[in-house]
Amino acid sequence: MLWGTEIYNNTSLSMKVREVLYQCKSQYQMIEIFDTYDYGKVLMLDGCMMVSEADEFFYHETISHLPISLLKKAQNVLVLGGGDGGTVREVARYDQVKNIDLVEIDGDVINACKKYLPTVSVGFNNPKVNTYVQDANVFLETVKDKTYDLVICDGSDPVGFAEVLIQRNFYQLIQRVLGDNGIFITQTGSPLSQKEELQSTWTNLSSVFPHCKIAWSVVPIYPGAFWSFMIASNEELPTQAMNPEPLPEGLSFWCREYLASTLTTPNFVREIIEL
Ligand code: SPD
Repeated sequence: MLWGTEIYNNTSLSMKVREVLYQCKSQYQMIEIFDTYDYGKVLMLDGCMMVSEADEFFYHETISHLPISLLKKAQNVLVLGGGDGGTVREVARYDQVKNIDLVEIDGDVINACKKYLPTVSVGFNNPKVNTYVQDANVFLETVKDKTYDLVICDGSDPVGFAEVLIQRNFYQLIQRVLGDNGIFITQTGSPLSQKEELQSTWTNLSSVFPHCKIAWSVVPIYPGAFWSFMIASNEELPTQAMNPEPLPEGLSFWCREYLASTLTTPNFVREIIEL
């Protein structure tokens, strides 16, 4: 009997595996895709759960529809990471979105997800999506000032090669490419099991951007299940929906009513980031 297990500090989450579909050590990380009994196909990177077919909608709908709801218009979007394709799948649903650049460092993740996770990676088939297999920092250096309405960082936990994703220098590069009233959103981990990462991310982000907020969602397969996101802008962030385009049909989680809840910071999170 085989189990796919993520061990995070002193806690683990295991899924019973029906079949190992893919295992490969890429230039950057160990990539595994399992067919599990309860969560469908699951992508793990370096032993961390990234995406399951059963629950990916919580994460991908939040990281996409939350910032788009807050923008008057999202025409030009940059996704950093997101090599499974789930985030671009959601962003591409809007008519107002005309161009999406996705920059993923590990081409092997993209190829594996295209083959084994088609309901997630379907986003890559959209003609609005341009895919660059490149280091996000290197890509950002080549971009003109104020190019994007929205920048989404859909990265891994900030360890190893992904450690740069919570550094000030990275946020400064993003700040430069955000247009007027543009919004940046990044996944920022579990307030239950990744308190230190949350603190340092908030410190770095709020030292670069004058306006920052924290949002939350649930992701059952991630450590702690209660998951945080941070949004940032050079201008004041709205507190209610600004986008006139109706939400795409057929969403599983995100709805207009959820916006106010996700932007409400629970007291235990306030205490961590000293808000
Ligand atoms: N602890 C896992 C954090 C992973 C965040 N990114 C997931 C990628 C989904 N597109």
